[in-house]
Amino acid sequence: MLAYQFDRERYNRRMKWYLHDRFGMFIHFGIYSIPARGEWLRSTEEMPEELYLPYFEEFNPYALDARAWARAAKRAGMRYAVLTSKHHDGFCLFDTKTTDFKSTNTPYGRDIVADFLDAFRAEGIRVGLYYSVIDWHHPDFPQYGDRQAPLRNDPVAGSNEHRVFDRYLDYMHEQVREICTNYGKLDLLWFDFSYDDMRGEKWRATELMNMVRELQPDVITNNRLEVSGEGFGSLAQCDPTPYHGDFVTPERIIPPNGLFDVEGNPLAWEACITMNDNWGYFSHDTNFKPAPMLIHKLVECVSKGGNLILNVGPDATGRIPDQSLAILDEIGRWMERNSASIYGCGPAAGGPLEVERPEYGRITRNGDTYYFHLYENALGPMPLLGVPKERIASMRLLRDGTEVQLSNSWTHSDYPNIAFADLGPSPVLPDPVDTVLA
Ligand code: FHN
Repeated sequence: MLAYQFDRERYNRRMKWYLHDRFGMFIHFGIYSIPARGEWLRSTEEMPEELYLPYFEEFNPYALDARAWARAAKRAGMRYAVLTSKHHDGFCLFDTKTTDFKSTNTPYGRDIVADFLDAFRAEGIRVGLYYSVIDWHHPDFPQYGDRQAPLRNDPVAGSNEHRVFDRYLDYMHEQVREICTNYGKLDLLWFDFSYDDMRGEKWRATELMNMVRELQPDVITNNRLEVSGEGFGSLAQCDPTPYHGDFVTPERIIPPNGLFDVEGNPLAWEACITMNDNWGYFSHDTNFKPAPMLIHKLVECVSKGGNLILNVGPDATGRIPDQSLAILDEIGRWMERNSASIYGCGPAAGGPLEVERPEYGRITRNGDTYYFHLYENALGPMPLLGVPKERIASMRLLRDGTEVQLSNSWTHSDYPNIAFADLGPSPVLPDPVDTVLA
């Protein structure tokens, strides 16, 4: 295994923006948006490549407006965005020299990664690229299905199987080199995904990460090369030297109590969540989650020290579906009033107040300021707060600064602040009270 040096100081520096910004947009887009049955359709329908290639020949998302994508993310209060540069089908949204199976070789003809990066940077949103280490298009990688391990029965080194798979790894590493070299400074690299015994050095992970860290010294990466700790979606413990991955990526789950390394130190983590039940565009999937539920998920992630990256799957024209845009706008209206309880915030633990996790909602904290998010009607905040009354100096509605009269006996202004972030109107959620402590 190649040597590598984990630099804690450098790690803390590069993670600063990520741990502050908390909320990102995931974008799954590719030729699979034409059949519109999700990004796994080659596997789920066992579709041979000759039936898939016509989508490549047809691909022309004529209405794709990356700036409109970026503005939708900005309106929602998302501070970073990650686009699939290549998903498991092997189709590249960037102008790679390694293959003709790329967007610049379709009727659309454009380098979508370049357009995405330009548009989101122009809107002041940090940018990341998702890259699939699985590739059903490359001849040296099994056609589809993640259970077809390329190195079945762990052949001996130097065997033909190893040589063939090494050829694929050379290709994969070269593509990562291209995206780390040709598109300016990247803020985030999102690898996807390891499985069975295909993890760590089976991808030549240290060699890959040494190259990434040399070309993009400040980029942060997820843990899905799976060198440190098993399982990206599992709640397994991870080792405390995250050289091969800076944050853990529970998929579609929020860890009950956040995530910690084997020494008990809190880990950076990000829950990745779809708005409906699919990552890639799926025209019949109308099961979109209501915005308040997704706001709850965002608040819950931050209250447990994590981030939320929320997915959109643009359709074959390149448009983000109307249902997704409506959800993003409703989240944005909440964020406009309450983002102080998200950006720069984390768990209540570790602050000046000992306060239990309430069953009525979630608490986030930024330094000495606590934000109580009441999911249920506040029948009189005091009993809800679980905080000694003499520790509260004043209460305000976070959404509009309205004073909430509680008691005129509070005079201590040097106590920590508490603020409730109201979850806004919704058919399900009554307007809770929020408060500020000065
Ligand atoms: O197989 C992929 C899937 O298509 C999607 O990209 C998700 C996003 O986290 N990752 C893998 C499944 O875990």
